[in-house]
Amino acid sequence: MPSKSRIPARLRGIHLYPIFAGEPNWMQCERSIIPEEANGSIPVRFSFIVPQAMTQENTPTIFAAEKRAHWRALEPEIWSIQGADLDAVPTQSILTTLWDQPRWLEAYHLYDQRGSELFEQICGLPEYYLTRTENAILETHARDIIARAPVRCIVELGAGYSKKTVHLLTEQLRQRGSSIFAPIDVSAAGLRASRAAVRSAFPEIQFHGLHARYEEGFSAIDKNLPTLFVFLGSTIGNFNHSDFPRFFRALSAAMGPGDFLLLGADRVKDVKVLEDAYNDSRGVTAEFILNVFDHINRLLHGNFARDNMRYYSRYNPEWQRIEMYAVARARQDIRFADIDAPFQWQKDEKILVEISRKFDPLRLQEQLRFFDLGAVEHFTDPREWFSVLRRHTVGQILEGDGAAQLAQRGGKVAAVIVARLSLERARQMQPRNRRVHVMDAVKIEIQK
Ligand code: AVJ
Repeated sequence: MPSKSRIPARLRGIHLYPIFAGEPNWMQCERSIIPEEANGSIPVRFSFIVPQAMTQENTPTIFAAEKRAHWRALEPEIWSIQGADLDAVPTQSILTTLWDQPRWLEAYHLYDQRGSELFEQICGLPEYYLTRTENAILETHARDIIARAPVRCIVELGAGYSKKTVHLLTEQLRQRGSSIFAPIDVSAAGLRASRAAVRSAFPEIQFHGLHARYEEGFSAIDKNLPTLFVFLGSTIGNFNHSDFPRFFRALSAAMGPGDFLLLGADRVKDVKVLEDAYNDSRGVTAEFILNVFDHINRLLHGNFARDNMRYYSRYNPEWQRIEMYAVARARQDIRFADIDAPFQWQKDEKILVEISRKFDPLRLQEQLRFFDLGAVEHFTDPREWFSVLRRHTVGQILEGDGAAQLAQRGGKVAAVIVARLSLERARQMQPRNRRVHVMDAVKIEIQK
């Protein structure tokens, strides 16, 4: 094993990329290695190249120690999980859900290049109040949100570099002088755009784009790095009843004692307002939803005929969600060139392309308690159309040092949460944690 001392000091702790003859571009290398892995002597003709961006900032500190080795730089400041094949996932997802009864699709397929552009257009539509309303809430409260979440890192789920992110980053810099910003997205293009925007508007910010699915991304973040997880735009509205608990269970487990979650959720409201937002007069939403079939045709070499389908959407009051469908105008015999999976899409048969759930904030707040997420604060707009909830993990705050620290530092934060943790609630928690939670709850109440 080459001893550590043989590695020049300035390279220590940096991922090194093996460059073999005929591999002039470090980005094309299969994997990053650390010198200890080179096992024995360093091969002849083995040389190291250290991309500039990395000599400047060393190995990023955002990853948990046990996860760090799994991530490699896809390109400067953009990381992906070694060996992860993000492209293989969509095909599998599309085929399984298209063969379900009723047929449906996962919402993330909507965001190919054209889909992303169409969604941008939707955000500017007069009927689509969500983006505008959420922006206004964040603009008004960014200072307060950031002040009460003393973090060093902001992790955004979904790359979106939009006005709302700008409000948060501006405040974070104003109040803390520096920060890490780590968007997580399955779209490398989205991450590149975000990187470019951050580079020019906020050069002080350390940028780490994580090219991954949400759960893979946030689970890799170091629990000791105080982090504000940001999940806005009411994207949780896309989650069905099995995605939802899986997502929050994983997020809650990934959160450390100093972490916060900022969640944007659209609220139940007048049905006409809701239905108009998803059936705009210019037909942009229809185009956005049906565009998914062009995307699928390209991915799977399929033959969905766009001129033989129509868009249909409605608010389902029992499920409190907008349902967005593609309906066959006439029977279509669907085939995929490379996959033996033909099926008949019957006339008038609906494919559920997207759902957008609407929330009662109190109900949501109550539900999230059972993922150990306690409300810190709730912001809404004057019409009460949209809610931004700021949460903290109850379970982890109340463990050991974290509890004491928080009780001292953020009296207000701890007070709200502890008030919500009844003995009864604590007893419902996992046996492993039961004693800790109960004792610490009492302890903090005394300090308070
Ligand atoms: C991005 C999921 C929040 O549900 O309002 C907008 C997507 N679909 N118009 C939403 C969408 C049709 C949007 N989310």
